[in-house]
Amino acid sequence: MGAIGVTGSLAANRLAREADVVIGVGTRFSDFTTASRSAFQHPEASFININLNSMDAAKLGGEAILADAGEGLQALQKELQEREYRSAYGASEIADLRAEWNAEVDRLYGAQHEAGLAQTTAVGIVNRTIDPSSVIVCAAGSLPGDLHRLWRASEPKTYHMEYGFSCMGYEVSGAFGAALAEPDREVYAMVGDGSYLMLHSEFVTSLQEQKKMTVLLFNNNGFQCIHNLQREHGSDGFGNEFRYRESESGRLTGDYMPMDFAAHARSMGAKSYRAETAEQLEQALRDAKNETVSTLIEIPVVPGTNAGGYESWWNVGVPEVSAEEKVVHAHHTMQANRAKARLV
Ligand SMILES: Cc1ncc(C[n+]2csc(CCOP(=O)(O)OP(=O)(O)O)c2C)c(N)n1
Ligand SMILES: [Mg+2]
Repeated sequence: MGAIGVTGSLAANRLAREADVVIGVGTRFSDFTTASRSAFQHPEASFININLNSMDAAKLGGEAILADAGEGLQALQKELQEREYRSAYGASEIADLRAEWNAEVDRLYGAQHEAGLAQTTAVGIVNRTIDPSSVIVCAAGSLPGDLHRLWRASEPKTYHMEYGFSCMGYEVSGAFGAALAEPDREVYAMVGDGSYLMLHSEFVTSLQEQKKMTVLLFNNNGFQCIHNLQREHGSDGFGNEFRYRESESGRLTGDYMPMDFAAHARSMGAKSYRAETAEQLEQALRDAKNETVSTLIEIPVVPGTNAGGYESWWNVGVPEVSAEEKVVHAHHTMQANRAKARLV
């Protein structure tokens, strides 16, 4: 069914909403995973939490089983088999939900936009072009959500996401670490322009050490996930885009800054490409694979063409008092959603 929670799939979130028993295996039941404790709506939902960490095992008022994930699941399976347990779901019900979600991923992977490449389309091209054994590394921005929902991984140890703290700057440094650890695989940092600008020093280290990695830089002219988040909570958005300050308004309302990340990468001694179309991106990915030095592909994507949420909610604080009617409205929406969240 795919991922669950704020960055989850429609299929998983629907099943979560009505589940009467949830088995959590090694999960921290984080804010994103549980959609701020709103994901499980069955009034009598109970939780069985298999975890080595007693604090996480106790979450959501669960039955804590302190055990290794594999051992715990095997013990549970044995007991259930002895009781001839069968899930109440029909096989076709599950298959239909899964097919519906797969079709949605295909739709997003095929999204067309007249202004340029949609981010989900670019992610789809990367997904089907790189070797299945390649490692992708990501951390912050709109990409981790898109990857969590859409990425089809077919081999173990290929999906490396820092989504505990979602620390901007981990992408390039983490990918360099992965390149050191996995010299026989291609390693790709998937990084937004904002995260790249914040920290990419280890790209230089990879050139220095001659340990190849490839940076896929999704350029959407700013901190677009924060831009979205602000606008979804009653704000007009502030300081999120790489636009020039205009003298008339005194604000950052001018044109987008024409940053050339491919030229910047070349200046450090890397190989680089700029891919504006689907064909150019496919070709650049194939060429990058044949490069022997670290390589950067700049991919301009249309702002706001990342995937959105699927029937989930994230508890983001909104001011109660504001001169802006839309902020007050967003506050009331937040309160209404909070009322639906579990207390423990
Ligand atoms: C070190 C750090 N500072 C701030 C944040 C909050 N934050 C999360 S994503 C983001 C903007 C990321 O911009 P970009 O990398 O361009 O990705 P986009 O949202 O445009 O896809 C910010 C400021 C963070 N996660 N980590
Ligand atoms: Mg960006």
